[in-house]
Amino acid sequence: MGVYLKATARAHTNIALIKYWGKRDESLFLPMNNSLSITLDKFHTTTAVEFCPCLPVDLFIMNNQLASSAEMAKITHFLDRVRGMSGKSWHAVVHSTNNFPTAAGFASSASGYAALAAAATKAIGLDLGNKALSQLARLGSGSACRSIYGGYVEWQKGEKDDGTDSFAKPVLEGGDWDLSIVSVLVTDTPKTVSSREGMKRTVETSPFYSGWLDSVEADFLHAKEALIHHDFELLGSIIESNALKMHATTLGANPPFMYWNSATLDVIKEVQSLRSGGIQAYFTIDAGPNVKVLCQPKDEQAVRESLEKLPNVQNTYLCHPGPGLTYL
Ligand code: 2P0
Repeated sequence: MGVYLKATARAHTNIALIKYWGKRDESLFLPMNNSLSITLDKFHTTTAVEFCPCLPVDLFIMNNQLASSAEMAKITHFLDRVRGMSGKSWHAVVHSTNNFPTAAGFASSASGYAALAAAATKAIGLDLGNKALSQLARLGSGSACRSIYGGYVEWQKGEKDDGTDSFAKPVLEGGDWDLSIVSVLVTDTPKTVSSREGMKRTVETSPFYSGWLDSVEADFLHAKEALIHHDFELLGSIIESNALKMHATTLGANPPFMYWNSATLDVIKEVQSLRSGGIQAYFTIDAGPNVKVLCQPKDEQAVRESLEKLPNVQNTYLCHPGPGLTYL
């Protein structure tokens, strides 16, 4: 029997309530601002990592297909950190599967790097706690640091240059406050400006970025208060305005860009009209045209039905707060 070191982990995607938008250090993935998220129950990445002295290079298989050389290079870069921490130099084969279509408008880098951090460190024999796993996942993709935990999660930006105080921690368990998140798919066309490029361009060129920085900490603190006090109306109004502010910064960038399409606006209008009709629903939008609508479980069917009636909505997915890392 060959020598091998293997582990499998699962992590769920998260949506930002208060957005991570801008880095103060590109290579260490250190954010300009604190952020807040909900880990979702419905969408997850399962990753198996097997280190073996028999492998001359790392191999990355994504949804049963060999990944591109660019993707492979990112995984090797990440595994180099894990190898550096462990003192072992073996290469690995990484098998990763999303239970949702990669092109369906859901960010897979958050669940992907959280699952990879957990599976790779466990396979190689490191016993990291959640804080260290959150820091490690951050070095693959910033938002991945939040997918270590379930429920409602904050990412404290930290102050130090080395990033040792920049990691996520839980704010509230999902079971403490059940909310509904209707994920609205308006297009599965890949975006032309990645979130990584988008935030960089905005920090460097948008005159509106200083307005973002001036107001995001107050949004973060108020949203956290609203979460702790289960104040849905307050939470909804803050997350909606925080999302609008993030997207406003992109319009001031040089060259300018916009993540929305006309269907995005149709969904926004529908959410506003639901509210006029007495149903509390609030939207948020990440770096793409698809919209996530937050509501209370008693209203989830009504919200979903009204959104599905819009001609440019392709699909809706009903989510609730989900779990943190699990090992399989
Ligand atoms: C967020 N986004 O808080 C924000 C809101 C998009 C808009 O985190 O460069 O894939 O890998 O750290 O984490 C998407 O950016 O970027 C993101 P990198 P990431 O969820």
